[in-house]
Amino acid sequence: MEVLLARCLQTGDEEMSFEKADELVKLVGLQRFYVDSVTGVMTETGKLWVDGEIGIAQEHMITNIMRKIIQHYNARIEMKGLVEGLAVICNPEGDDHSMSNLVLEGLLKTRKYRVTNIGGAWYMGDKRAVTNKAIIDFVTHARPDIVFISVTIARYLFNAKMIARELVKELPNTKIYLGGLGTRGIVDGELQEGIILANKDTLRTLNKL
Ligand code: B12
Repeated sequence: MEVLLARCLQTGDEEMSFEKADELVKLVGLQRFYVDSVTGVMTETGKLWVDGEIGIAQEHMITNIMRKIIQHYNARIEMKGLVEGLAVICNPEGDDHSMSNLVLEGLLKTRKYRVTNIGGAWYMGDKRAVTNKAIIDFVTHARPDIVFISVTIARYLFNAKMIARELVKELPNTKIYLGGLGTRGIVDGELQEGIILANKDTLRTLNKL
Protein backbone atom coordinates (compact mmCIF):
# COMPACT_ATOMS: atom_id res chain seq x y z
CA MET A 1 0.00 0.00 0.00
CA GLU A 2 2.87 2.37 0.88
CA VAL A 3 4.44 1.56 -2.47
CA LEU A 4 1.20 2.56 -4.20
CA LEU A 5 1.13 5.87 -2.34
CA ALA A 6 4.77 6.46 -3.34
CA ARG A 7 3.98 5.76 -7.01
CA CYS A 8 0.99 8.17 -6.99
CA LEU A 9 3.16 10.87 -5.41
CA GLN A 10 5.95 10.30 -7.92
CA THR A 11 3.55 10.82 -10.83
CA GLY A 12 2.14 13.95 -9.18
CA ASP A 13 -1.37 12.50 -9.01
CA GLU A 14 -2.71 14.41 -6.03
CA GLU A 15 -6.19 12.93 -6.05
CA MET A 16 -4.95 9.34 -6.08
CA SER A 17 -2.30 10.17 -3.47
CA PHE A 18 -5.03 11.39 -1.11
CA GLU A 19 -7.03 8.23 -1.85
CA LYS A 20 -4.10 5.92 -1.11
CA ALA A 21 -3.26 7.90 2.04
CA ASP A 22 -6.86 7.49 3.18
CA GLU A 23 -6.70 3.73 2.68
CA LEU A 24 -3.46 3.57 4.66
CA VAL A 25 -4.87 5.66 7.52
CA LYS A 26 -7.89 3.36 7.69
CA LEU A 27 -5.59 0.34 7.74
CA VAL A 28 -2.88 1.38 10.21
CA GLY A 29 -4.37 4.43 11.99
CA LEU A 30 -3.22 8.06 11.79
CA GLN A 31 -0.28 7.77 14.19
CA ARG A 32 1.35 4.80 12.46
CA PHE A 33 0.64 6.46 9.11
CA TYR A 34 2.63 9.48 10.31
CA VAL A 35 5.60 7.70 11.89
CA ASP A 36 5.86 4.73 9.51
CA SER A 37 4.23 5.49 6.14
CA VAL A 38 5.08 9.19 5.77
CA THR A 39 8.63 8.70 7.04
CA GLY A 40 9.07 5.56 4.91
CA VAL A 41 7.85 7.19 1.70
CA MET A 42 10.01 10.27 2.31
CA THR A 43 13.11 8.16 3.07
CA GLU A 44 12.53 6.37 -0.22
CA THR A 45 12.11 9.75 -1.96
CA GLY A 46 15.45 10.90 -0.51
CA LYS A 47 17.14 7.74 -1.83
CA LEU A 48 15.69 8.21 -5.32
CA TRP A 49 16.98 11.76 -5.33
CA VAL A 50 20.48 10.80 -4.08
CA ASP A 51 20.62 8.06 -6.77
CA GLY A 52 19.63 10.58 -9.45
CA GLU A 53 16.43 8.73 -10.28
CA ILE A 54 14.30 11.79 -9.60
CA GLY A 55 15.25 15.46 -9.84
CA ILE A 56 14.89 18.20 -7.27
CA ALA A 57 11.63 19.45 -8.89
CA GLN A 58 10.02 16.03 -8.56
CA GLU A 59 11.26 15.80 -4.97
CA HIS A 60 9.63 19.16 -4.21
CA MET A 61 6.39 18.02 -5.88
CA ILE A 62 6.26 14.89 -3.71
CA THR A 63 7.09 16.89 -0.56
CA ASN A 64 4.37 19.46 -1.33
CA ILE A 65 1.64 16.86 -1.86
CA MET A 66 2.69 14.95 1.26
CA ARG A 67 2.56 18.18 3.29
CA LYS A 68 -0.99 18.81 2.02
CA ILE A 69 -2.02 15.30 3.06
CA ILE A 70 -0.63 15.76 6.60
CA GLN A 71 -2.20 19.20 6.95
CA HIS A 72 -5.54 17.79 5.80
CA TYR A 73 -5.46 15.21 8.60
CA ASN A 74 -4.14 17.65 11.20
CA ALA A 75 -7.04 20.00 10.51
CA ARG A 76 -9.49 17.18 11.19
CA ILE A 77 -8.13 16.28 14.64
CA GLU A 78 -10.74 17.37 17.13
CA MET A 79 -9.65 18.85 20.42
CA LYS A 80 -12.63 18.53 22.68
CA GLY A 81 -12.48 18.85 26.45
CA LEU A 82 -9.58 19.86 28.66
CA VAL A 83 -6.31 20.79 27.00
CA GLU A 84 -3.13 19.09 28.31
CA GLY A 85 -1.00 22.15 27.71
CA LEU A 86 0.77 24.26 25.10
CA ALA A 87 3.52 22.93 22.85
CA VAL A 88 5.80 24.88 20.53
CA ILE A 89 7.58 23.13 17.66
CA CYS A 90 10.56 24.70 15.92
CA ASN A 91 13.56 23.98 13.72
CA PRO A 92 16.96 25.48 14.36
CA GLU A 93 18.10 28.23 12.09
CA GLY A 94 19.49 26.96 8.78
CA ASP A 95 17.44 23.78 8.67
CA ASP A 96 14.69 23.85 6.03
CA HIS A 97 13.20 20.44 6.82
CA SER A 98 9.80 21.05 8.36
CA MET A 99 7.61 18.06 7.48
CA SER A 100 8.53 16.49 10.81
CA ASN A 101 7.00 19.56 12.49
CA LEU A 102 3.68 18.88 10.79
CA VAL A 103 3.74 15.24 11.82
CA LEU A 104 4.63 16.17 15.40
CA GLU A 105 1.88 18.81 15.38
CA GLY A 106 -0.69 16.10 14.60
CA LEU A 107 0.73 13.68 17.15
CA LEU A 108 0.61 16.36 19.85
CA LYS A 109 -2.91 17.44 18.89
CA THR A 110 -4.16 13.87 19.26
CA ARG A 111 -2.76 14.06 22.82
CA LYS A 112 -4.76 17.25 23.43
CA TYR A 113 -1.90 19.74 23.23
CA ARG A 114 -2.53 23.13 21.72
CA VAL A 115 0.30 23.51 19.22
CA THR A 116 2.18 26.50 17.85
CA ASN A 117 4.40 25.47 14.96
CA ILE A 118 7.08 28.02 14.07
CA GLY A 119 9.03 25.70 11.76
CA GLY A 120 10.19 27.00 8.42
CA ALA A 121 13.22 28.23 6.56
CA TRP A 122 15.09 30.55 8.89
CA TYR A 123 17.64 32.92 7.42
CA MET A 124 21.22 31.76 7.85
CA GLY A 125 23.89 34.35 7.29
CA ASP A 126 25.21 37.53 8.85
CA LYS A 127 22.12 37.86 10.98
CA ARG A 128 22.53 34.45 12.58
CA ALA A 129 22.47 35.73 16.14
CA VAL A 130 19.33 37.73 15.40
CA THR A 131 17.31 34.85 13.98
CA ASN A 132 18.35 32.40 16.68
CA LYS A 133 17.34 35.02 19.19
CA ALA A 134 13.97 35.43 17.45
CA ILE A 135 13.21 31.75 18.01
CA ILE A 136 14.32 31.88 21.66
CA ASP A 137 12.38 35.10 22.33
CA PHE A 138 9.20 33.76 20.75
CA VAL A 139 9.27 30.53 22.73
CA THR A 140 10.20 32.28 25.99
CA HIS A 141 7.29 34.67 25.54
CA ALA A 142 4.84 31.82 24.74
CA ARG A 143 5.78 30.02 28.01
CA PRO A 144 4.83 26.56 26.67
CA ASP A 145 4.68 23.34 28.66
CA ILE A 146 6.62 21.51 25.97
CA VAL A 147 9.12 22.52 23.28
CA PHE A 148 10.03 20.20 20.39
CA ILE A 149 13.17 21.20 18.49
CA SER A 150 13.48 19.21 15.27
CA VAL A 151 16.85 19.10 13.51
CA THR A 152 17.45 17.12 10.32
CA ILE A 153 20.85 18.29 9.08
CA ALA A 154 23.56 17.55 11.63
CA ARG A 155 25.56 20.67 10.77
CA TYR A 156 22.77 22.75 12.33
CA LEU A 157 22.83 20.80 15.55
CA PHE A 158 24.91 23.53 17.18
CA ASN A 159 22.03 25.98 16.58
CA ALA A 160 19.53 23.52 18.00
CA LYS A 161 21.66 22.93 21.10
CA MET A 162 22.13 26.65 21.57
CA ILE A 163 18.37 27.30 21.41
CA ALA A 164 17.73 24.40 23.82
CA ARG A 165 20.39 25.66 26.25
CA GLU A 166 18.87 29.15 26.37
CA LEU A 167 15.34 27.79 26.79
CA VAL A 168 16.36 25.54 29.68
CA LYS A 169 17.69 28.67 31.41
CA GLU A 170 14.63 30.82 30.63
CA LEU A 171 11.90 28.21 31.14
CA PRO A 172 12.84 25.90 34.04
CA ASN A 173 9.35 24.35 34.17
CA THR A 174 9.15 23.53 30.47
CA LYS A 175 10.14 20.18 28.99
CA ILE A 176 12.64 20.79 26.16
CA TYR A 177 13.02 17.94 23.63
CA LEU A 178 15.60 17.66 20.87
CA GLY A 179 14.99 15.14 18.07
CA GLY A 180 15.13 14.37 14.35
CA LEU A 181 17.60 12.79 11.93
CA GLY A 182 20.27 15.34 12.84
CA THR A 183 20.43 14.02 16.41
CA ARG A 184 21.23 10.44 15.39
CA GLY A 185 24.90 10.79 16.36
CA ILE A 186 24.17 12.06 19.87
CA VAL A 187 24.82 9.63 22.69
CA ASP A 188 22.94 9.54 25.99
CA GLY A 189 24.32 12.00 28.52
CA GLU A 190 25.90 14.22 25.88
CA LEU A 191 23.23 16.89 26.16
CA GLN A 192 23.15 19.50 28.88
CA GLU A 193 21.00 18.64 31.89
CA GLY A 194 17.37 19.56 31.27
CA ILE A 195 17.42 18.86 27.54
CA ILE A 196 15.63 15.61 26.66
CA LEU A 197 16.90 13.60 23.70
CA ALA A 198 13.91 12.21 21.76
CA ASN A 199 13.78 8.45 21.29
CA LYS A 200 14.35 7.15 17.74
CA ASP A 201 10.89 5.66 18.17
CA THR A 202 8.83 8.86 18.06
CA LEU A 203 5.68 7.34 19.55
CA ARG A 204 7.68 6.17 22.56
CA THR A 205 8.66 9.78 23.30
CA LEU A 206 5.13 11.04 22.67
CA ASN A 207 3.57 8.40 24.90
CA LYS A 208 5.82 9.45 27.80
CA LEU A 209 5.24 13.22 27.71
C1 B12 B 1 12.01 16.66 1.84
C2 B12 B 1 13.50 16.76 2.00
C3 B12 B 1 14.10 18.01 1.74
C4 B12 B 1 13.30 19.26 1.41
C5 B12 B 1 12.68 19.83 2.71
C6 B12 B 1 11.37 20.56 2.45
C7 B12 B 1 10.57 20.83 3.70
N1 B12 B 1 9.86 21.93 3.67
O1 B12 B 1 10.58 20.11 4.66
C8 B12 B 1 14.40 20.20 0.80
C9 B12 B 1 14.38 20.01 -0.70
C10 B12 B 1 14.30 21.67 1.12
C11 B12 B 1 15.68 19.55 1.33
C12 B12 B 1 16.89 20.20 1.35
C13 B12 B 1 18.08 19.62 1.74
N2 B12 B 1 18.27 18.34 2.11
CO1 B12 B 1 16.80 17.09 2.43
N3 B12 B 1 15.57 15.69 2.52
C14 B12 B 1 14.27 15.64 2.38
C15 B12 B 1 13.78 14.19 2.57
C16 B12 B 1 13.56 13.59 1.18
C17 B12 B 1 12.53 13.99 3.42
C18 B12 B 1 12.57 14.61 4.82
C19 B12 B 1 11.22 14.46 5.47
O2 B12 B 1 10.39 15.33 5.39
N4 B12 B 1 10.94 13.28 6.09
C20 B12 B 1 9.65 12.96 6.73
C21 B12 B 1 9.64 13.31 8.23
C22 B12 B 1 8.25 13.10 8.80
O3 B12 B 1 10.55 12.40 8.86
P1 B12 B 1 11.67 12.89 9.90
O4 B12 B 1 12.11 14.24 9.55
O5 B12 B 1 12.68 11.84 10.05
O6 B12 B 1 10.82 13.00 11.26
C23 B12 B 1 10.46 11.85 12.01
C24 B12 B 1 11.38 11.61 13.19
O7 B12 B 1 12.72 11.92 12.91
C25 B12 B 1 10.76 12.40 14.31
N5 B12 B 1 11.29 13.70 14.68
C26 B12 B 1 11.84 14.65 13.91
N6 B12 B 1 12.18 15.71 14.66
C27 B12 B 1 11.81 15.44 15.93
C28 B12 B 1 11.87 16.21 17.09
C29 B12 B 1 11.36 15.68 18.29
C30 B12 B 1 11.43 16.50 19.53
C31 B12 B 1 10.77 14.39 18.30
C32 B12 B 1 10.18 13.84 19.54
C33 B12 B 1 10.71 13.61 17.13
C34 B12 B 1 11.21 14.16 15.97
O8 B12 B 1 9.41 12.63 13.92
C35 B12 B 1 9.10 12.15 12.63
C36 B12 B 1 8.17 10.95 12.75
O9 B12 B 1 8.80 9.88 13.40
C37 B12 B 1 15.01 13.56 3.32
C38 B12 B 1 15.15 12.05 3.15
C39 B12 B 1 14.95 11.33 4.48
N7 B12 B 1 15.64 10.24 4.67
O10 B12 B 1 14.23 11.74 5.35
C40 B12 B 1 16.18 14.40 2.76
C41 B12 B 1 17.43 14.58 3.63
C42 B12 B 1 17.06 14.81 5.07
N8 B12 B 1 18.03 15.81 3.07
C43 B12 B 1 19.33 15.76 3.01
C44 B12 B 1 20.15 16.79 2.50
C45 B12 B 1 21.63 16.46 2.37
C46 B12 B 1 19.62 18.05 2.13
C47 B12 B 1 20.40 19.26 1.62
C48 B12 B 1 21.71 19.56 2.38
C49 B12 B 1 20.63 19.02 0.13
C50 B12 B 1 21.48 20.09 -0.58
N9 B12 B 1 22.64 19.67 -1.01
O11 B12 B 1 21.08 21.20 -0.70
C51 B12 B 1 19.38 20.39 1.75
C52 B12 B 1 19.53 21.16 3.08
C53 B12 B 1 18.65 22.37 3.14
C54 B12 B 1 18.63 22.97 4.50
N10 B12 B 1 19.35 24.06 4.70
O12 B12 B 1 17.99 22.45 5.40
C55 B12 B 1 19.86 14.44 3.55
C56 B12 B 1 20.47 14.59 4.94
C57 B12 B 1 21.71 13.79 5.10
C58 B12 B 1 22.36 14.09 6.44
N11 B12 B 1 22.48 13.06 7.24
O13 B12 B 1 22.72 15.19 6.74
C59 B12 B 1 18.60 13.51 3.46
C60 B12 B 1 18.56 12.38 4.49
C61 B12 B 1 18.58 12.93 2.01
C62 B12 B 1 19.69 11.93 1.77
N12 B12 B 1 19.37 10.69 1.70
O14 B12 B 1 20.83 12.27 1.66
N13 B12 B 1 15.45 18.27 1.75
